[in-house]
Amino acid sequence: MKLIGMLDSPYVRRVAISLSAMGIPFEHQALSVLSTVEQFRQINPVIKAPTLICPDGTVLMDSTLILDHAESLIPPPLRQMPRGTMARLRTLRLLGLALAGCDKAVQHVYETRLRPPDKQHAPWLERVQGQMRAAFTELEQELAREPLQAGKGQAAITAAVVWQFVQTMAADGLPGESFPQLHALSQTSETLPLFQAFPPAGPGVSPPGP
Ligand SMILES: N[C@@H](CCC(=O)N[C@@H](CS)C(=O)NCC(=O)O)C(=O)O
Repeated sequence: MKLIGMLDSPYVRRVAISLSAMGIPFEHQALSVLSTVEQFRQINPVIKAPTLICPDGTVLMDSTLILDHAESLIPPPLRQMPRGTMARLRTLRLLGLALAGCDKAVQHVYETRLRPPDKQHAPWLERVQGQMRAAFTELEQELAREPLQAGKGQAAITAAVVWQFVQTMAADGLPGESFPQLHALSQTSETLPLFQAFPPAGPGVSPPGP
């Protein structure tokens, strides 16, 4: 199978790290939805990263749907989603918060870096920032109640990937010291070989260079 997208997209990175944690071999093609858009369009006309090309040619998109498919390919001990109902419920809650915060961070990046300043809409930006702050505040509280172990399971992988992205690209109003659980999880995760194999470098969601 082939994973398409830049690793500075948190969605692409969570899929790359998760597939690796699951022991699923894949080829990675670092195409950007912005700077190599035509090449991307030929693979997936919807131009969404991540895109996964399955061995039978099926083209999947959306990180959560890709990972849902991946989980079905491997034996239970390798799966990154918990099996028990309550453990799964908690993971879904944490993923919802992390991914909603991530969606808002990406919207913030697009609004501030892709849209010309005179076309930016301050009330929208404020709303997005407020939603982002709310998602990470709730996530931080969840982790304070019950911390996650770095690199262990889908919630830990995704929360760490997302926090690294947010701190790099849209940290306004989200100082690391106010989110000690997320900060510590991210710091520890980034030292793991699993994370270091997929560094968040590249043009991905950033505007193409000059
Ligand atoms: N919910 C999706 C979000 C994916 C997403 O928005 N990816 C961005 C790159 S970070 C993208 O494809 N942007 C291009 C666009 O939306 O036109 C997922 O989990 O994969």
